[in-house]
Amino acid sequence: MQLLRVICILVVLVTINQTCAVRVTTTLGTIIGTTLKSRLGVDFFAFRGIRYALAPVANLRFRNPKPHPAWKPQNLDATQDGPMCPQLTENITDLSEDCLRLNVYTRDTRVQKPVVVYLHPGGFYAGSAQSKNVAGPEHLMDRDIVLVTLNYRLGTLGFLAAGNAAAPGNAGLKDQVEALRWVQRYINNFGGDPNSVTLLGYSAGSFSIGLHMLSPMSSGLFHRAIMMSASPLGQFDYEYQQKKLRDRQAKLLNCTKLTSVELVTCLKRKPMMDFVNTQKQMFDFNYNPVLNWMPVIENDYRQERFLVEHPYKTIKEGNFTKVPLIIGITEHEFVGGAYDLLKNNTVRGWLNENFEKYAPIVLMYERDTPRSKQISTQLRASYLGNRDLQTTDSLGSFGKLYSDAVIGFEYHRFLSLISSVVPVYTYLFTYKGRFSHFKYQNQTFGAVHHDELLYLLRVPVMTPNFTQTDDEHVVIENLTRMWAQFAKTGNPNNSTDPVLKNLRWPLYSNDPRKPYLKIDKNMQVFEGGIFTDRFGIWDQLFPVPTIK
Ligand SMILES: *[C@@H]1O[C@H](CO)[C@@H](O)[C@H](O)[C@H]1NC(C)=O
Ligand SMILES: *[C@@H]1O[C@H](CO)[C@@H](O)[C@H](O)[C@H]1NC(C)=O
Ligand SMILES: *[C@@H]1O[C@H](CO)[C@@H](O)[C@H](O)[C@H]1NC(C)=O
Ligand SMILES: *[C@@H]1O[C@H](CO)[C@@H](O)[C@H](O)[C@H]1NC(C)=O
Ligand SMILES: *[C@@H]1O[C@H](CO)[C@@H](O)[C@H](O)[C@H]1NC(C)=O
Ligand SMILES: *[C@@H]1O[C@H](CO)[C@@H](O)[C@H](O)[C@H]1NC(C)=O
Ligand SMILES: *[C@@H]1O[C@H](CO)[C@@H](O)[C@H](O)[C@H]1NC(C)=O
Ligand SMILES: *[C@@H]1O[C@H](CO)[C@@H](O)[C@H](O)[C@H]1NC(C)=O
Ligand SMILES: CC(=O)N[C@H]1CO[C@H](CO)[C@@H](O)[C@@H]1O
Repeated sequence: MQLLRVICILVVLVTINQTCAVRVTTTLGTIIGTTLKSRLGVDFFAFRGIRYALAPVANLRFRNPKPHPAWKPQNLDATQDGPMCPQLTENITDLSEDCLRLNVYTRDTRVQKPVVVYLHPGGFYAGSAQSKNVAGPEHLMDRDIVLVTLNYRLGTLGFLAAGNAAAPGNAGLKDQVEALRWVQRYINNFGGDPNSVTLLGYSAGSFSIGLHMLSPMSSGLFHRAIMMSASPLGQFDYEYQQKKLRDRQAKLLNCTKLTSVELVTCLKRKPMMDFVNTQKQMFDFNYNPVLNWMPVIENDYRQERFLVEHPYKTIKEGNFTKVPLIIGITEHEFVGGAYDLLKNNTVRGWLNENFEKYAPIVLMYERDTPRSKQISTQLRASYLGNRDLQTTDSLGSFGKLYSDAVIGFEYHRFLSLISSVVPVYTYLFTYKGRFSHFKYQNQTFGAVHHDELLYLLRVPVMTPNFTQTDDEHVVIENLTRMWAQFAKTGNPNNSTDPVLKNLRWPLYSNDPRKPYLKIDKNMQVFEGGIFTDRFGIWDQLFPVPTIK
């Protein structure tokens, strides 16, 4: 067993508060962490900014990650957040390509506990695991789990798929795999059970989880999954390379008129900030399509491949990692994004004057084909009643259309295909709190994309610390307990837990009942599936493809 020593070191003399240094020894070397307090006051240890892979720079840029070697005999200072992976942000001094870091939070290292690994959202081009702003561990650490949060490469640096060995694609997803391998090797040193790993992902993180279930690289690295607001199966198709995006980036960084290999060599020489500064221009318009950098099916260039075939094929053939699952969405998902499009006169005009051209971009389906026109016509009739879009009057209808296109249908499709194969619990999150990622006329609108994360994680950039008398307390308690209970047993119910004792969340099944849990201040089971009529439209327009 590893050694853990808590030493209240001399730092106490220079700072007013008592600071405790903690150390954990692994075969890589000794790691120095700190002690923090959970929301309700339980002490836990934090080891932050641990490199799990080499900095993906110079020749390693765009390529599969390489595990980080041992640092012993030196000690590793893991007392602070590492930097974010390059992305558009206000604080560029906090960006570095040396961002392949993870954070481990644990109450003690003696008893083996379930491990929860958090995969952050951000459309594969933004976000991080930093505790100081968006991924504070204080809520989940009221539960007796080991929490791991991690960064992965983003944008072009993480997802350039140039169609050659120099940039085969999926680098960001392979980073996640490398971190999961690290967890398998070392998490027992922190009191984590490597045989009980639950992936908890939001949006792009949830999309990633769906792919980990299908990837040969991720097989054996996790045992349960919680997929919040996204999946990898939708109306969009998969490519082997993202040629259009590659060429757009090349043009923006003056790497044109080159072969695909020379193009990658040219991009490798560009400073990281060139990618950050051109990020906005990499989209078609106004950050659309929301999913721009995409995972790809990889050709064999002798690299280890993350995705070896079309996800729909893997699902159909049943050759994937089958683990118990929680999967769900929020009530209003992308209504905020819909509002951003509607209130822009130019974009609203484009959609009104040429829906057939612009809808496929924002709603993420095939473009410029007769079938594309049919789809546009049908969606416009079904959701918008063929009426022109207005800034405020169309918020409800266009909000639903955009939400279903970006998130809802993926959720629905994954649930329908997976629920006959693995145990699944499904939820609709409806709690309208005081804080939200979308405010409309100075009011919170309802539960939108990312809102549950305010209760699972501490997000100091958006909310104050929640106390036991705050309204949000009930939701935090219920969510963190259900998620931790599921991480422990694969079942969120626990009739002897004082808070969850009345919860009776049944397994989902495709039989006519289709039960789901509505998560609000009170949690209630409903039947009939979530937004069944709306998703029926998509099922009809996008039947499950047969891929040979
Ligand atoms: C920006 O990031 C640096 C490096 O992490 C940090 O020291 C600094 O406090 C940050 N500044 C702001 C304004 O957040
Ligand atoms: C690309 O070249 C143009 C014209 O020479 C120059 O203005 C621009 O700054 C260059 N961009 C980058 C990212 O190097
Ligand atoms: C399942 O996938 C693995 C790894 O990709 C492959 O080796 C194996 O042949 C596949 N099995 C079936 C039944 O397709
Ligand atoms: C509205 O959208 C257009 C077209 O993309 C863009 O040029 C413009 O900057 C946007 N306006 C605002 C206020 O965001
Ligand atoms: C919204 O609230 C801000 C600050 O509380 C205030 O300044 C602003 O006038 C309000 N706007 C509307 C439309 O009520
Ligand atoms: C909020 O919680 C954090 C983390 O426990 C703590 O560092 C901070 O001081 C708290 N802020 C307030 C205002 O209590
Ligand atoms: C249910 O919750 C209680 C109280 O938190 C706990 O002691 C018990 O171990 C849990 N049951 C299971 C099966 O995890
Ligand atoms: C949690 O959910 C239960 C069951 O729906 C509900 O009775 C309770 O008020 C919620 N909150 C807490 C803290 O138990
Ligand atoms: C452990 C536990 O309480 N499980 C229950 C969760 O709820 C379902 C649905 O009511 C029950 O079937 C389980 O027994």
